[in-house]
Amino acid sequence: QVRASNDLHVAVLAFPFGSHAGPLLSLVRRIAAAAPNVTFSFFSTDKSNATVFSGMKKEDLGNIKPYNVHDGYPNNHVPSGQPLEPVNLFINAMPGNYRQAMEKVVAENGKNFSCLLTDAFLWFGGEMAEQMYAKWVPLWTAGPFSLFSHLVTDVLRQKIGCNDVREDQNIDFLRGFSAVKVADLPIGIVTGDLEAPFSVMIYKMGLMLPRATAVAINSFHEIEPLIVDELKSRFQQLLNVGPFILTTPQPFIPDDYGCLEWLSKHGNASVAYISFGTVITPPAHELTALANSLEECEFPFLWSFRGNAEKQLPEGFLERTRTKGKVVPWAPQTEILKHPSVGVFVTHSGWNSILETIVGGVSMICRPFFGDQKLNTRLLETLWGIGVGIDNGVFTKDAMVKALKLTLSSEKGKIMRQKIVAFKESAMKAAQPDGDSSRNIKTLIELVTT
Ligand code: U2F
Repeated sequence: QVRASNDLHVAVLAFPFGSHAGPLLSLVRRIAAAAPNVTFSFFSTDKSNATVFSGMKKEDLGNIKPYNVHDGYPNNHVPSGQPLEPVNLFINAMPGNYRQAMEKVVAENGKNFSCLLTDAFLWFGGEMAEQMYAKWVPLWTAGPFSLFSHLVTDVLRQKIGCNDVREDQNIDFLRGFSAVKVADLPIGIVTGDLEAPFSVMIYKMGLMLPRATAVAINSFHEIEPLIVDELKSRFQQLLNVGPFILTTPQPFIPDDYGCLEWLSKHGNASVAYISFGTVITPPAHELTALANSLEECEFPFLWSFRGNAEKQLPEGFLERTRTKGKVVPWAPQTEILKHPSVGVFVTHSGWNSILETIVGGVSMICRPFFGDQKLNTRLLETLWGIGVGIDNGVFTKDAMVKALKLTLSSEKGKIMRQKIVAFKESAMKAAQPDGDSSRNIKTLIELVTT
């Protein structure tokens, strides 16, 4: 049945944690701008909506309207303080919480949904869409390797087993994975609690995604053509539509602490920029080791620190490093990574950070924590040669001093920076008007808005 465009109603279902809802909103803003008559209802928790829509005026939103879904907290619930509790409560409440909010919106504006554009985590999107005679278009916010590992979870479980797993073995039975070790796989595939709400959600996602009308991914074809082709063979349609920082409107992050001006006072490729994304703060002993390494080296550093730097960093550190270091609570990361003074990024290997670093042309020192981050580190270090891990995988003063010297003042560091230029060029090419990602965005717009 063909509907008039002002009758079309797209439900956007966000996953309200980490850097999930923000990139989805960026994509939706790009699509919605191209289809001004179509209505976009954006569903996430009140907390997540308050963050991703903050600073946006009504005219910036146009045909996108945010709606809150219940966060899954029972009445009078006393939070336990465990970091995963909000995620588990939310997962246990879905899909009912989304459904309830969606029904209310349809009752209000009288327009049934024509398409469900969801975070890929929301495995139930396919069934929901079928019941509504709508399309299902999920977005995977991370990279192709991790997505592939979730698609082949049953194969991995069968070949590797799930008990007493030998974590140092290479995954040589999967095309494109021979450099990857079992220990690099996201927890919940063969290790960790396979029955945990998060593991079950991602497992179901792997089973359901092949049913989607199309799967969009914040990536570009040239980043890893072999794996991208594997994905293509498993989906009805795979659309590389990234890197989002080149293909979608980005939220404006003010430079409240003068980071860019500070960077301009330093030499070319001399500064270490440090950030661990939106979820992670390294444990206390690692923060101390990292701070001590920065104090020992001569390199200037800029640290976007989540938490209370005064309390969590060694006593007197901020004072003693005042002339060569700057510690801020939040920074305009994408602009920082494009600044010529930045020579290395000390990162947790979150996917958005990686893409932003590629576009900035900066090499990386990686300290991965969870999810796709170990797999990403393996790619950066072993396959692509544009990043290094840290000896034994955790921050110690000596290991970090070694990594800083290697990336900032050795010949190998220079070669890494040269290698990243090739990645940067293919990312820029993909995002040009006739590039692969731009063409895929057009296809996606067509799919979602007709
Ligand atoms: C989860 O990732 P995170 O949110 O922890 O990390 P990133 O994917 O690297 O995204 C962090 C974003 O926050 C921005 C930065 C990135 O866009 O530019 N930012 C900033 O603007 N200013 C700052 O001071 C610090 C950060 C998850 F943990 C990862 O494993 C996944 O790969 C990722 C994508 O699914 O989501």
